[in-house]
This record gives sequence, structure tokens and C-alpha cells, in this order.
Amino acid sequence: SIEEPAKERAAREAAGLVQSGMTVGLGSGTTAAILVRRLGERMREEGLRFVGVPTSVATAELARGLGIPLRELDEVDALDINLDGADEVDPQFRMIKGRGGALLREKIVACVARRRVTVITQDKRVSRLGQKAPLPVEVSSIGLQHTERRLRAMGAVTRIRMGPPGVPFRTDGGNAIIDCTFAGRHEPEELDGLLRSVVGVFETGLFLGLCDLLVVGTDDGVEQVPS
Ligand code: DER
Repeated sequence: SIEEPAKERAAREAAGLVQSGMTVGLGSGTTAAILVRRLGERMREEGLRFVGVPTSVATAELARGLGIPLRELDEVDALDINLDGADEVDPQFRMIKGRGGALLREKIVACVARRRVTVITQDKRVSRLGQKAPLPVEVSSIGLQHTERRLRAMGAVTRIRMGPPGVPFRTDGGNAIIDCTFAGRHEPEELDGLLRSVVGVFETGLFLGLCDLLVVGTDDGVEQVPS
């Protein structure tokens, strides 16, 4: 797809922000995967030395295969930088994440990082969240149908994310995800609060105040947009 070069340009630019000695949050998704591969190249080509804290089993396996030293989040005091993708970003740098199913661990890691960098292509930028992507909500797999009903009662159109046919998707942490769309024009902060008050909801894909810098791949280049 034509975005591919733009996605690669953005990932390469973001990988350039890592300096030796850093502890780096490694995001999840296809952009993050390109970025992790680029960091592996920099280790081999330039002798870059850093420690990665992965946000998913998939990212951990990719990074380990590239020889990137990894730590669990509780083994480090803080992260110098977090590098992750997003599904949508609005003009106030508020984001929807979670299409890759790693939102809980991504959010836990992102909020520990000193600098949170979001790596996207132009098509992810929206004027209002929810325009293009549903909002993933991570919920307990226990009483999933009942939690779904509670989300519908607050006005969401819901879809339980499926893994193998007929089997709900399970996150790395063993939870389920309900993808929600809302007709109303809730403010993201208000919607996040409403969702978090629903019994059975663990986390939402609304990442608010968790982006310090956007790295955007465009058709003819790449730009860095500080929040
Ligand atoms: O699931 C996630 O949170 C991913 O980071 C997603 O938001 C971006 O994935 P992509 O880079 O494959 O579009």
C-alpha cells in the first residue's frame, strides 16, 4: 500500500530518537514492529545499546529475536522514552489505541515513560476521535455478555472481538475486548470516565495526555509534531 513507505519513514525517524543507555518502551502493532526492527539494525550498524520494555508478547518475541535486551516494567524505575503507534489521533493529541489488542499493557507502560512518542501515518489524524475506528474497551472475560449489556445501556453499539471463530479474543493478560462505537458526541475525557465506571471494564483505548510527540509519515516525507 502507498502508506508503506510513509509508515517506514515514520518508524525510522522515531527509531532515531533512541540514544545509547536509554530504557525504551516498545509498542505494539505493525508500525511498532518496523520500529523495533530498525532499532535492531541500529544496534548492529552503530553499536546502539539500550534496554527495551515490551508492551506485548508479540513485541517481546520480535525484540528478543533481534537480540534486544528486555526487562519487565517492574524491573526498571522509569522509561526514558516510549515508542508506539495509534489508531486515531485528534488535534489535542488525544488517541484511540487498541486495534492490536495490547492497550492495557501499552497504557501501563506509556504512563511510566518520561517522553511518549506516537508514530503514525497521516491517515490516523482525525478531527474527532471515533470517526474512523471503534473504541476498544478491555473487559473481564468473566460475565462478558453482562458487561456488554451494561455498555449498550450507556449507548454504545458493541461488538465482542473474536479470536478463532466463535471464541472471544483473549489479550496477553487473558481479558476480552469489546469494540464500542458511540453515536453521541461525548468529550473523550467524559466518555473515558463513564466507561471506567462500568463494572467489568478494566481499561479503555482512550489514551489522553499520553502523547508528547507525534512522528507522522506523509506521502512525501516525515514530520515531528510536539504536543
Ligand atoms: O493496537 C495498538 O494500540 C497499536 O499501537 C495500534 O494502535 C497501531 O497499530 P498499527 O501501527 O499497526 O496501525
